[in-house]
Amino acid sequence: MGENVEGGARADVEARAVALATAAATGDRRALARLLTAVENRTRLAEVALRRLYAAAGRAHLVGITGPPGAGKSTLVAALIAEARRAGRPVAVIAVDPSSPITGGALLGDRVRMQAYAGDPDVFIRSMASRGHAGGLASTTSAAAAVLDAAGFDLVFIETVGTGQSEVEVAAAADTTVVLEAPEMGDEIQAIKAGLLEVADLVVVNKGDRPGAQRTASQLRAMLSAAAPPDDGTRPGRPHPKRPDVLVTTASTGEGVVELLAALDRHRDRTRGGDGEAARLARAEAQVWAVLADRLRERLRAPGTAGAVPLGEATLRAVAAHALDPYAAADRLLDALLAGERP
Ligand SMILES: Nc1nc2c(ncn2[C@@H]2O[C@H](COP(=O)(O)OP(=O)(O)OP(=O)(O)O)[C@@H](O)[C@H]2O)c(=O)[nH]1
Ligand SMILES: [Mg+2]
Repeated sequence: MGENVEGGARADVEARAVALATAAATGDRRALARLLTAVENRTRLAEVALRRLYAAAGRAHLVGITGPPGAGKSTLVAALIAEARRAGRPVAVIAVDPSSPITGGALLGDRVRMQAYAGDPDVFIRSMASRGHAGGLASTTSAAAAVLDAAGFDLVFIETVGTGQSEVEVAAAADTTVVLEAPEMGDEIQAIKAGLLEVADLVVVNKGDRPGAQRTASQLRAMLSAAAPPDDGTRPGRPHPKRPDVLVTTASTGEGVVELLAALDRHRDRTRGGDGEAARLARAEAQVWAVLADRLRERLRAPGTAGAVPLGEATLRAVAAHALDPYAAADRLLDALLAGERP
């Protein structure tokens, strides 16, 4: 009987997921909002819906926008939306943890700017919190992007503040990654240390109206070129693997945004074919690994679930008594699993 109840609940989730996926694929905003909440909460409903939608995704251009707090990412995304809409392109935005501790209250500012699109069915903006998702943030964001992609949005912007490794990975999960800098912040060197520039397909110096913007752009071009001087005196300067162009924008006036959109399109066109194959495979690998790690944890941990593999009380006792170290315990478990045994 317990099994029947569980089976019924399962069938119900399947049915709701199918209905939600079908509605989301037509761009139904309420369905999209609900599905994205499910994606954020990593529910089973989301998984079933995503599996149905996956084949319909893969057409949108996913653009990651990252950079230090306050560089103007949201302002630039708003300007890019305006430009894309002028060209008649449907556009979606995923703003990951949009309110950074430094500029604070940015979410409100974003909302005010985005109000212009409240009645436009071809603009969809979604915020996602990054707290509590350590490690899984990139895969959650990829899943959310896949939903919007399947819903027919031509351009999907993913805004993340580039302060930590996981945030940088979110941006790097896109087809094209834009790293934003602002001239007066003196953040160039810090950004390189954080690995921020390494993920860039395109570098943008925003706040072009501020003094020093062109100089910052020249410095960045020099740093990114093959002729770059040794960066810290110990390592010879190496060319950037992606050789990103450096553009200057003034997001607040829209200056340089048409050129940026054109550069994004060029990058997409260049990487749609064979040139982008290696990057696509690397992203697919990261996605499968993320799911695999989740699945392993679930199966090994879920007590009493069919298919669950308990860590083994004897093993746990041995580790607790320091008779066995946790590394050996984990290796032993993994060896047993790979050999098809139940430890
Ligand atoms: N002068 C000037 N100010 C700008 C420009 N772009 C953005 N700003 C201002 O810079 C501040 C930060 O802009 P946001 O777009 O919120 O920056 P952000 O990078 O999204 O910030 P977080 O999401 O908090 O990391 C705001 O006061 C903007 O009005 C620009 O091109 N020129
Ligand atoms: Mg922002």
